[in-house]
Amino acid sequence: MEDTICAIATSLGVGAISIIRVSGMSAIKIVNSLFKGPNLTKVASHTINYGYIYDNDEVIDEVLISVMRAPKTYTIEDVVEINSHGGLNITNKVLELLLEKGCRLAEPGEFTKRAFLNGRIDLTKAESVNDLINAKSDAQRKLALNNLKGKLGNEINNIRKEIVTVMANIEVNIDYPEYEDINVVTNENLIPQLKKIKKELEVMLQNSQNGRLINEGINIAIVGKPNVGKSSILNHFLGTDKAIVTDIAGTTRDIVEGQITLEGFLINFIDTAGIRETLDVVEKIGVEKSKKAIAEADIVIIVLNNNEKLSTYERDLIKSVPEEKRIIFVNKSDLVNNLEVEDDYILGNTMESSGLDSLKRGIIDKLHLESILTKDMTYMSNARQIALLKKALNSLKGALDNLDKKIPIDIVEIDITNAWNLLGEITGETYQDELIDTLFSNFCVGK
Ligand SMILES: Nc1nc2c(ncn2[C@@H]2O[C@H](COP(=O)(O)OP(=O)(O)OP(=O)(O)O)[C@@H](O)[C@H]2O)c(=O)[nH]1
Ligand SMILES: [Mg+2]
Repeated sequence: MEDTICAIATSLGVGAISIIRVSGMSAIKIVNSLFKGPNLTKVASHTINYGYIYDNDEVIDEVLISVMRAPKTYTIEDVVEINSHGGLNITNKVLELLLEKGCRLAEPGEFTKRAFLNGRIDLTKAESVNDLINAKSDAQRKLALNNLKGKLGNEINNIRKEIVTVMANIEVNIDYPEYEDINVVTNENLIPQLKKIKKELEVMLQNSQNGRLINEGINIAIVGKPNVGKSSILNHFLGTDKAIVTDIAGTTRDIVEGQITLEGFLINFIDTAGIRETLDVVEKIGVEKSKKAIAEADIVIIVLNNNEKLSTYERDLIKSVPEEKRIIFVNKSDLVNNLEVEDDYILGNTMESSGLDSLKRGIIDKLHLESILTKDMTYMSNARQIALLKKALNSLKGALDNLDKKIPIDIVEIDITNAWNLLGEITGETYQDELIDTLFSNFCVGK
């Protein structure tokens, strides 16, 4: 943190402008030593200054330099941003000069890491900076922005406050049992308080599923017998002939994937090999992959052929997929109906693109995609946060179990404190250096 760090913040390549970012105690002094224009050590904070970058007597570029003095900056340190002309030679040259004058090259994410270590942002906000940069869908961007505003961090802090109140009451009772005017902590008043907190954590955990759908995208497997039209459906949704379609049963032998966005969500369609008993080695592997895709998918579209009777295999397939992730699409409605199905289905055909909008609607409704986006979107956004939340919840359950068993209160308190600490790890209130290093190493250089 003593070092003054620098990095090229824009992507390396030819462009109109590049930004080289500098942060630290000597940022302004170092940049000023390369600059001809107004004296940067004297200019007001948060100003943009016009001039030239020099390497001794040689002009390197005509630039605009933003000077932002601590503490109202990204890192809370002095920050200088050099807007140079875009392009590899200029940006590398400016970076070289900064390094010569005593800056150190920033590690990936080091500017954001400093913002965290200097206390400007908590860990959930830091993570959302990276999520925002990597967002591929509207939903991802919205969630990241929401967490960047601190909604998730606030919600966790509020729950931690409730836990601290409980902990303080227990402490007073342990330390001053002889005082009569303090609230005596009894199981009767402790249990409802802890149950309320437990409920709040459970709701948060349920909602974290929404965060997962937003960030990882939604996997939709298209499955069924050979030749029912699975690949035709995939091609329809992707708007290209990605998968080969023929009238030969067993055309698709490996998984074919393609992505679209639907209602702002990233959707990954997985077209699978038609499942049937087969002796063909390649097809057999394909069939195994299809089964795996069914198990891992968020939604399974079971495609049936309107023109053929329901087979035993198809009846079993329908039964094997839980209703909350199953959509039955009866394809080839342009052909004579020979099929009977008892379960709910959507009818259509890929020849006339009929019923395929209803199929889309079915996906949106099945996953409640609209309400995920209209809710306040305070969702956990990654596996690290969710794992800690689960652990905190388990600790709290442990405390409640122990209260039930009439275990002494000071032992119960250990689990409660543990839950409080684990939630603190989500926001980075408590953290291990190693975790912080790994987390920020996933960031871009210059962020
Ligand atoms: N009549 C009619 N034919 C269709 C329809 N959809 C697809 N087909 C035809 O059915 C045949 C099989 O289509 P595919 O999309 O390859 O079927 P699949 O389920 O991917 O087949 P496999 O990859 O072998 O498992 C092709 O000849 C398609 O043109 C439809 O709605 N109506
Ligand atoms: Mg196919």
